[in-house]
Amino acid sequence: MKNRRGFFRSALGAGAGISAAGGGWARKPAGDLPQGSPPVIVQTPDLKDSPFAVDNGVKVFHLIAEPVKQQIAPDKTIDVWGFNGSAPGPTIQITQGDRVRIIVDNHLPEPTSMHWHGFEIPHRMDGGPGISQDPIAPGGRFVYEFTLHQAGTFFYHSHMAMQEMIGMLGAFIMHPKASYTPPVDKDFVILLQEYAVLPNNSVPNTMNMEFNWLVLNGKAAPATTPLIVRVGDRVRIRLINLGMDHHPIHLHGHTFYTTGTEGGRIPQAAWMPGNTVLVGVAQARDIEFVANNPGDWMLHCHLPHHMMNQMSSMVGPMVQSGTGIPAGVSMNQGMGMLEGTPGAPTGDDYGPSLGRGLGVGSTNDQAVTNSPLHQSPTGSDRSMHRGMAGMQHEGMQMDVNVAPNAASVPGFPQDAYMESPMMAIDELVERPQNYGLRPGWSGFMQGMMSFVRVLPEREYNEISEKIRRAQSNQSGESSR
Ligand SMILES: [Cu+2]
Repeated sequence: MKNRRGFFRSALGAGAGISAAGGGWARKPAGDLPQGSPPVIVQTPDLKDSPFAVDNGVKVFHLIAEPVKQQIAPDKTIDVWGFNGSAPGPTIQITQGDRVRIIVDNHLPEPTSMHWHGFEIPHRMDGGPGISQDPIAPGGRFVYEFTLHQAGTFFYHSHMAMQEMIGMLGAFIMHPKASYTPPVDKDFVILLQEYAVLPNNSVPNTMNMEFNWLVLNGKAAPATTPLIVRVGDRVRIRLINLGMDHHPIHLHGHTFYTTGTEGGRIPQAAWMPGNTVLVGVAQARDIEFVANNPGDWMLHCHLPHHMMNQMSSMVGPMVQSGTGIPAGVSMNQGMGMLEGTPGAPTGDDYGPSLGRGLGVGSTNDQAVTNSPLHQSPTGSDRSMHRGMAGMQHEGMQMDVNVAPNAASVPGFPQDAYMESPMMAIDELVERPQNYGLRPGWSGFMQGMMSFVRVLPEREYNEISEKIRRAQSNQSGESSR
């Protein structure tokens, strides 16, 4: 267990969580920004920016469509398709009026085509496979080149539907020539995706209509990297959705205005106040607010099932017998792909199994339950506590606070055993941006959740310094 924890820390905490996090506002994209560029660079937490070269005044980007391993949670790495090593791919940032060339190489085992979503560009550059161009063959290349007169939050994606669902998208930010007013101090982009990853699989089932992993910039909470802002900052968050569901994104503690869509800037007279913005499929929404309320404010999709990880839980009256009913089918059986009994979760033989939690220690084949049931098929002498994922995890707190008569209350359990300090994995997702969060916080953060941490000057500077140090350690390591 120690080894594993050490591994995760280095793999997620010191590795992807920071380097890919790009949480540092000091960071600039590789390549030189031309004069006249807006001073505020869009940050994409947990993802990288695309570098570019300049060739005769043309900004040249290079995207490689390829299979990637994306670590979406400490104990979960999935096989998806993306660009340049991640899914979503790197964020492209240009300035209105730029001429850009994007070289797309196809390292996938099948044809692909790149669509520039909402771009007003010549038809032959639109990336519609079979409509505006031949699909790019495996091993092939297509060079897109166009001049961009628009400004706003855009994105790119494969125009093959299933390829979209296995990760092939990325943000494309077009900065306005003259900064929007009022200017912002911090500017973030978050891409919303969903995956259906069946037990014992690493490849998402793209045909599925239901999803058990809901991710922001390729990470499920608590592995998402918080947005760090200073009290008084004006903040923009650009939300981009490409999946099967619409996501109502809610921010705690602040009222924001929706200032942009996938079509660009909304005139100020039409800005809408709110604290929840619905980001429909294939849409972008920019929200802006003044971060005038200090605190660690949750930012999350408000669809209840999108605030969970690998949910497959069944809760409620099945546990009311008081004596308990058999649970403890393995992950292999418990998500209900198998028909009949034993093995079907709705069958007569088994109670509910498999928590909605991150499932550290249970993601593969351990028999778990999220309710106070006994483990019948897998070991008669195991206590009910040992059946719970969280409680099998070293260092977990053991106090699950439920009433003595809990099992006789209709509806119990709902969130007991699913959200609690018991599920916390603070250490496994440790990174500078999480510094100072309330201990046990990670037990309550799942799925499409992150934070906007509105920090007073001192805390802000402290965390900024930690981020800078982590980044220079990182670059030191990689240059060795
Ligand atoms: Cu959602």
